[in-house]
Amino acid sequence: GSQDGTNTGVVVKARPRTRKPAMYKVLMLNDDYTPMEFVVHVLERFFQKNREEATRIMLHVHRRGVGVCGVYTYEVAETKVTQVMDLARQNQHPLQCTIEKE
Ligand code: NFA
Repeated sequence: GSQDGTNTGVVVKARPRTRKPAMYKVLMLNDDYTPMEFVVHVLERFFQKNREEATRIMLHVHRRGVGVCGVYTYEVAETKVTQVMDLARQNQHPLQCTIEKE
């Protein structure tokens, strides 16, 4: 310390640690009625996937029952789910999405 002869005079900058925000997966559930092309459209429009990636995710959900559309902070994830479910309902498709904490 400064009284015991160990003060080197070196100034060390405080670096307050920030916390990483909790992240949430947006999951899509399979059903028997929503058209494949509608699911691909949703993945392109709301999850910024290109046609190839959107098709890959859609087929994964179709075959396995559930799949990850993307990972976001809570508010963004919640907004994506609302947007998907609203568009699905407008088009009378039963498509379901949910959120799961990572
Ligand atoms: N299973 C749907 C069909 O055969 C397609 C689908 C894929 C639906 C992914 C929902 C999610 N038309």
